[in-house]
Amino acid sequence: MTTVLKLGGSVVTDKETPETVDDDALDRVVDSVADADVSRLVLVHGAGSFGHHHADKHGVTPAEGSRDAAGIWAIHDSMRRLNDGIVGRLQDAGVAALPVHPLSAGARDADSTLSLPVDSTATMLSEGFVPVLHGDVIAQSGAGATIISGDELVAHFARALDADRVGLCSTVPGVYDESGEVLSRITRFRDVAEALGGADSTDVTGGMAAKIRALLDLGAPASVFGPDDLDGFLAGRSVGTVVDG
Ligand code: IP8
Repeated sequence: MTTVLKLGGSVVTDKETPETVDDDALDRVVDSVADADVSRLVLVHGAGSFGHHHADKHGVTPAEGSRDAAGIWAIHDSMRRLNDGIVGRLQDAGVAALPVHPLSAGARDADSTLSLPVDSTATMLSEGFVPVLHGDVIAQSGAGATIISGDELVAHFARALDADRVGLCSTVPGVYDESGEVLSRITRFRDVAEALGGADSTDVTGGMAAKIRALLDLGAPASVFGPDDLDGFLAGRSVGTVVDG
């Protein structure tokens, strides 16, 4: 059983203060992972108050690249430091966590198609490690380097590793319907299009609509849930909103 779990950047960092880890929130997440009995777990974390701030400053997005090595390094370095902090805390709690940095491993072609070998992550899993990936910058043919989000990494690794379960732990308890209730299950985008703001073709910033479309295409059930449900998700329970296309 392979599980891919994303920890949203706003779950583990203080979004109001640049480059600040939310220590209490991260401790709770780390305790949940350390206490859980999950055999093949891949963790992916977002940027929160780390990478986004540098990405804005240097004008780098998933669609807009840059050839400014110092700027690319600043974005990557902030994500690497957040990753170091998360891996370090996990190790302190007895989790066999190891870092995986997308910038060093993958690339996009000119059409934005991602090529990111998963061999190192797959071998880490077989050897009992917990790979910890992060949103990053990645070299892109014809564009310098662009942003790769944690959500894109989740989709890529879930497919390539044939994951059985996928979880997105964010600050909201699930996907809301129009009346503000958390939906228990989504199987078709058109059932929730209105609640999510209708057509999302311009949603390139990783909003909920884009997330749901990507999750419906995964081929594995994915749960969107808040931090209070992390223990339940890791225990194999159905929590938050289950997205299963
Ligand atoms: O927080 C963004 O990842 P996300 C990564 O998962 C960077 O969207 C470097 C801004």
